[in-house]
Amino acid sequence: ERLPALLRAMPKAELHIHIEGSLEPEMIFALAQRNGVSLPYADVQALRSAYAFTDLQSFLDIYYAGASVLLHEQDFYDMARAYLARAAMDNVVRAEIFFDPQTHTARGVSMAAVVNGLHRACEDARAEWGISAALILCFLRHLSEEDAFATLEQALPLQDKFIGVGLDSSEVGHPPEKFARVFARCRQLGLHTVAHAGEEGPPAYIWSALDVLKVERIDHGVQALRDPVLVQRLAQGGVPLTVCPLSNQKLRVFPDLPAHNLPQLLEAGLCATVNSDDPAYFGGYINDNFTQLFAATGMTARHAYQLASNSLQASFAPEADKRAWA
Ligand code: ES4
Ligand code: ZN
Repeated sequence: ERLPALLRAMPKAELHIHIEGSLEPEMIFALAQRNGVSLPYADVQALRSAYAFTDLQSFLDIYYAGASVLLHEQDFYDMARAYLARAAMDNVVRAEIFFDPQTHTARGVSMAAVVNGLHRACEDARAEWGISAALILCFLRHLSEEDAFATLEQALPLQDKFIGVGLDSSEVGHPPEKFARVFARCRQLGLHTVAHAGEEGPPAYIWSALDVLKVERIDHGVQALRDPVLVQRLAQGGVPLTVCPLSNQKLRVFPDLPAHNLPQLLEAGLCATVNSDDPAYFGGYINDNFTQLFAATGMTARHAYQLASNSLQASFAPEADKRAWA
């Protein structure tokens, strides 16, 4: 099979990966033991069998429980190192990695432990495997604006260790407008901005991520096709969408992979990309997302080339790096 080989071999950027979503059940149990944390699951098998999601919230409940084993800087380092090793094997040349500090600081973990551990793993990965990696701090949208501002304050002494901010967690009922002032401040600080929008939420949330938060990329954005004027706006603005096919399948955003709308997003002229979201929970890393999506939809080598090119173009890497990868 030539197409799966091409999908695996082509250099690509991963722009939508939550590092806490890369924690495999085996590492969750190893860290629980190392840190003396007790889990409400007897073993790896029992935890894995709880991965039967029906929507975003049913996933998030288990994802936050899994992250509770992360306590020390070394834990964050080990987690990110394992992801980056796996990404390098998938021919990812650039990874822009989301992390959720509030999940950790709320449990008494210091911001420095989180950021320094993740950042050191990024530096070592570049030295050892040549992969370029950078961090994006995500605010949890189910928490308050005040909490987001406090989180930004805690992170500012470490600002040289992350390149931007994002917005994630429970979407419906928490529109982008809630974080207008936080994102305005982040833009003033020179940070890149992205936001999850139009995963389960309506096209209106994509509009406000663009017009109120003024983000540079939309994470997911698959609901955009419900609004033709929005599609026109995204196309004309060249706004990238970081799409996550296996995530959308597992969380029932689409009934199955053949029903995924990524072919239509490309057909509409949008800068769509393929990403893994939470690979330890959704059944695959980035190349699994590519190979399963292509098998399900009948996309071709032309689409593969377009998606890889889109991912490199949409990344926040230095332009010189982007030219070298293209
Ligand atoms: C997430 Cl799939 C998804 N959606 C929103 N927030 C998230 N955090 C981690 N995975
Ligand atoms: Zn996500």
